[in-house]
Amino acid sequence: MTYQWPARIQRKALITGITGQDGSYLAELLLGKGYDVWGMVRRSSTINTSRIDHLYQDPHDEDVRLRLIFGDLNDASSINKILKVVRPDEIYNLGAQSHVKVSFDVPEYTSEVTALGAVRILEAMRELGLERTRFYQASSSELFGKAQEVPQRETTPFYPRSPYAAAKAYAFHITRTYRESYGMFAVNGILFNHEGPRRGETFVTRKITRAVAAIAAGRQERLFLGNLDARRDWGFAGDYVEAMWRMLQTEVPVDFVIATGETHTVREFCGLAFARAGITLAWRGKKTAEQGIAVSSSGQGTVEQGGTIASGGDGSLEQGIGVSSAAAGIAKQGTTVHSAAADIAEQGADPSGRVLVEVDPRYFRPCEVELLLGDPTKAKEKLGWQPRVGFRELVEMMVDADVAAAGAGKQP
Ligand code: NAP
Ligand code: G4F
Repeated sequence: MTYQWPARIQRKALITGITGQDGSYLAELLLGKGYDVWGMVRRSSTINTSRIDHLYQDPHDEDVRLRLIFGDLNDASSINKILKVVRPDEIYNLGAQSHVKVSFDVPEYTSEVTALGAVRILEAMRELGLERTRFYQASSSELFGKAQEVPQRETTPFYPRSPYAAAKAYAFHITRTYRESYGMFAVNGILFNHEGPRRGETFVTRKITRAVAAIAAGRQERLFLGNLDARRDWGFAGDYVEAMWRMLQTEVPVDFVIATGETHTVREFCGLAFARAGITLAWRGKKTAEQGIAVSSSGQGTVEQGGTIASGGDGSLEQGIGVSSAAAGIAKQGTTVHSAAADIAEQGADPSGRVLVEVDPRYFRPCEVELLLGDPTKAKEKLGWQPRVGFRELVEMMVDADVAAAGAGKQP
């Protein structure tokens, strides 16, 4: 199913949301493949290009392959102008107000950017006659919301549970509508949660790994979290941008689920992250009174709780046994973890006996998505895609990066 591009002039890609987590990894990938990359950035009062600074080229240099151009998904005229100038071969629409909890605070704004942004681009493509341009829409596993099936696959009905998810549902359907109405190459990648050291600081994974680094360095007392029971199918963003690119290289435009096929609780992520820093957490109490307590700080961490749900390609569900969970594996085998983070914990204040994690209901959502677990079988078969980084490696990569930043005196 993979399309062989004819050898021809330089391919051009336009990325909206290039300053975000995924935009930065995708820009790296495309530059590495020889593309000319254009990134749409919105004006801000402080410079917000830190994730792509390492890719930046002075526009006065020769052979510039990354160019940034001002625009906004809320402004159709800016999108029109950009498409007229760039006439890209591929458009990756990654720009969004992407925070689910925040979408309850700014629902109308979220809809403008996250829902209508997509149709502004599609309509501009149509008006400009960009018939050969291929369009990728960053759809989300949040569409499955109150999951009607486990695991979730391309055919699972949607049940959005937030203004963000409702906006993404519009963008999903308008992308499909333009494909079917006008024969455009426009596809949705329904991506499950993907993380990494560049993840925004207020998403739960990064919030945890930054706090672990700060606590291990003796600079923070405690971490406050919301729903510890929520389960997510977490993968590595670097792997997921590869899937986006592959989706635009197929002969026929089709939508895909991109996931790892494993799900873990927030509590489990937290335990493994502290373990990486040499701090063993035990959990006591229930609901809002639940606490994570340091039972040892030796530089060699073990995790007390684990458990995973893994989706088989056949849709089977193995529940709560913990056989394939990294965290559970550590818990069972008492495997030791040693890392730079552990060394810092050894040198810093010994947190043993201290309450390190507490629940704060302010982080609860008016409507929660309790369980996300994707079935990536179709992507494996048709795109030849599969994730390379597993859950435990992901947690360790993120903790190590934040610890290194803390050690270098940077705000992680
Ligand atoms: P992110 O880090 O929050 O990045 C969002 C990007 O959108 C940023 O570059 C942001 O610019 C830009 N943006 C926001 N409002 C804009 C506007 N009005 N006009 C133009 N650009 C705007 O998100 P991400 O994690 O990289 O995710 C990329 C996309 O995938 C998003 O659409 C997200 O909803 C979707 N998605 C993400 C995941 C995930 O787990 N990461 C899973 C499924 C789907 P600033 O830097 O100026 O804020
Ligand atoms: O990290 P989160 O904020 O990500 P969420 O809501 O799953 O959304 C992310 O993934 C989606 C794909 O499924 C993307 F479409 C979306 O753009 C975004 O990238 O929260 C994950 C879970 C939730 O159940 C939340 O209730 O963690 C729970 N959680 C518990 N304590 C917390 C916290 N989430 C945050 N942000 N902060 C907490 O303190």
